Amino acid sequence: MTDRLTTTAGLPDTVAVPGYDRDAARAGIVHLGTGAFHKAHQAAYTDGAIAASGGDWMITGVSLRSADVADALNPQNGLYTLLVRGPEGVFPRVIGSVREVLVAPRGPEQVIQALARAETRIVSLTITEKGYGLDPRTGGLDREHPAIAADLNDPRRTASALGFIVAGLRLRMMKAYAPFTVMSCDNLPNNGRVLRRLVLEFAEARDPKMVDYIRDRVTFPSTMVDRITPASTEKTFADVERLIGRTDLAAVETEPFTQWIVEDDFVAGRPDWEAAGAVFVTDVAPYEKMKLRMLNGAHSTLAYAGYLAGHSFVRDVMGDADLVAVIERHMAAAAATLDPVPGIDLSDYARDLRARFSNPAIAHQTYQIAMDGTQKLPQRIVEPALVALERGQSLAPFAFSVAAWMRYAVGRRDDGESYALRDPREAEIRAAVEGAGGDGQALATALLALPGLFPARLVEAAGFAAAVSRRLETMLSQGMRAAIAAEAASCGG
Ligand code: CS2
Repeated sequence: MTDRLTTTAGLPDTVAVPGYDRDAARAGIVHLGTGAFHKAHQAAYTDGAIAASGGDWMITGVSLRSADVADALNPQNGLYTLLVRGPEGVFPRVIGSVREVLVAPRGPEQVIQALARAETRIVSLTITEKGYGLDPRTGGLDREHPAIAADLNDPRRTASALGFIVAGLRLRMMKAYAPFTVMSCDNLPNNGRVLRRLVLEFAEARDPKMVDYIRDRVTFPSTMVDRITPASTEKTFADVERLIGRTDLAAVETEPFTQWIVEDDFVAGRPDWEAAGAVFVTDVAPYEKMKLRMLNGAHSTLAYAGYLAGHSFVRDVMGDADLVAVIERHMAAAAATLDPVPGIDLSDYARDLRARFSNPAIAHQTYQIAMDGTQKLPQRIVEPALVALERGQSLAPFAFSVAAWMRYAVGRRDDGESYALRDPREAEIRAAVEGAGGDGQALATALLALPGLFPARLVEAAGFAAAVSRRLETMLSQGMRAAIAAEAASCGG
């Protein structure tokens, strides 16, 4: 083992390092959910912004559950290597913008104090879709969400992201400090507006005197975030050690492409993120829809179908001509549901996505993308399907995606081996699968009836349920490979 990465002094010249004095800059951001994606995206933009324009914008990270990230990063003074892997090679860059990571379950008070510090001006989040406590049936707060229910039932406790935000704002109000901006960086449409609604509902239930303060003084900009970031593996750590000559237990790897589109609505300033390539706009929605429907919709489709067809990684999927034909059709169908996106040609965007998915240097597991399907399908598949329905376009591509998810929900591969579903609604899904007892049509009917997932307008649309169940039956009786081949033949691939 080489020495641990704790300083950038003495690193080889080939390693990019933070070009600023980390000790001089103070923390201005508290980030909830410091995982691989944040480390490859917002933290990298912030590193670039501080290097370009300075400012007290160092990040205090928070892990809401596991201590792993904190235990890897804190002994390294917050430093970690971002390994950018592209077809042209591998480039290590040490990121300096994270000061430290707090672990909420170990010290919730410490997290609240960080949120309430005068210098905290932005609170950002990457807590994944399921972290928000959004009830798909109502579009409001899910009071049965485990962390939220626990917070609401016990006023002495704070465990959910919403709980921390409200508790932090409450202390600020008491101290007469200015509020902070709350910025969601998760793959949800209108993520700022949704988060605002949920925070207000949570405050109303837990601490009603906070409601006016939040409504009048806190902003919630929406953002579109994009960078493919697979989970780190032994190879990530080994490659980093070889390239930088130190042991880095917090290293992450990512692709060269990165995009960040942000609504410019910050109540207490922000870093110069545009210096690092972020784009500020007044309306993020067109970009969010494009990304969720074309990138993420294609991702989910290829993850379910690809995983079951035996492809471990997205790049393997891109070597399967039949599945590529299905994915190309999917992207075109998703693009047809969009209104024009300023400055973007959607066929160029689709072409770039194919190249990104094919990146031979990135080992992005289909199984990783397949998790949390019930949280992802609504914005990735169902919303564009509803638009396609309104516009009189074919629903077949979306029926294939839904059938592939249902086949995946069975939890057993074509060779009989089982796998964990990893979905917060796993119990309901399992009950539906058991109830159907292998009958494709019964399974499609049961899963289409899961509360809040597939709106009646779609389920009752002419031919949609039949198109789903026909495909699911083929997947179950003939196997996923045969189903993909049949689908490709039907789309001329
Ligand atoms: C993926 C995303 O895991 C998933 O569901 O679709 O994480 C995807 O890689 C990112 O959104 C890319 O920006």
